[in-house]
Amino acid sequence: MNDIITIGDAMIAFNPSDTGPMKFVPSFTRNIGGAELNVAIGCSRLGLEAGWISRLGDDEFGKYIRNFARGEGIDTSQVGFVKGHPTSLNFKEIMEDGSVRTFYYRENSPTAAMTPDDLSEDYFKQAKILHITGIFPGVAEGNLDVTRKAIELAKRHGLTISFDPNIRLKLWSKEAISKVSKSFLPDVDILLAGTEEMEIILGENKPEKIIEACKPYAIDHIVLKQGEDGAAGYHNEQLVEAPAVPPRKVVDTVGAGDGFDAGYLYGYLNKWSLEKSLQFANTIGSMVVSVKGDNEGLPYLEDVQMKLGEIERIER
Ligand code: KDG
Repeated sequence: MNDIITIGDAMIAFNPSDTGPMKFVPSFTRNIGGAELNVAIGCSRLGLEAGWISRLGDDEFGKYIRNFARGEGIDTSQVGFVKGHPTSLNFKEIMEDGSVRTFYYRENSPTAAMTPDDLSEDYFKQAKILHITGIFPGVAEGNLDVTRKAIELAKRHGLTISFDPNIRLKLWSKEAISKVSKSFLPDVDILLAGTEEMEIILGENKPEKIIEACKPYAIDHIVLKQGEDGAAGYHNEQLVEAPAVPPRKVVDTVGAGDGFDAGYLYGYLNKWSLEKSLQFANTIGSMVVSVKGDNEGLPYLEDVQMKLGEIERIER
């Protein structure tokens, strides 16, 4: 039984050897990115059983990503290789302050070869959470139907549906992401979003206002990421704020939101309080930004426990 399953496009992420404008960076290191895969990795490192549904190119990079995911202990039984769609690529530009721009080469993503019929109903029967994002449906036109089918199967079999809009304006317009996100909301059990993203989706960027604007969609569990301002969580009509955890150093902000999601969902599955889940998730977010790479900074459970002072850190 998987604790969490997710569906998404992964990419070879080329991380620059130096900070500064990408066009002047002479070399890159081959890593891996993809928000949904990052969440699966984050969950697996915390000790959850995680499954990832995807398609990769029938090429060397595709094999590398599949093997990497397997090495992270992720169930890749629903990952296939397709011809005619090279594995997606992503080059990153990182500035001195840790801010990032990404340059995608994923117009012909292997996930575009998926159809709703490719989803195995049995796979959904054996899982607790379906985690979806706004990236997968933005990557290829047909992926929206695949996402809707995933939602339908999750509902049919009683999975909790978590949704992170993960707005990527390089993939589609604000209007399109807003429309699609709103169409998902009535089926979403846990919304994990940035306040800036909610401004694009519902026109509100303050926790109280966002919660109010979510009322017509009957979402009872809302988690809002506010970067340096921490996070806010709403559940059972209770609103809780949790301060940010200052990072050691900001090196690369990519993947912090995915780490946060993994941490929050870990707390949810363990039936933790809102406060405890938010603090745990914020801690993971702050750990991720201190490491270069989309998922290299995702901590193992004991790393978070050490950071929180719950277990002793022995260096030598
Ligand atoms: O959330 C991190 C992801 O954004 C990154 O790994 C790459 O999936 C990616 C994207 O679309 O930007």
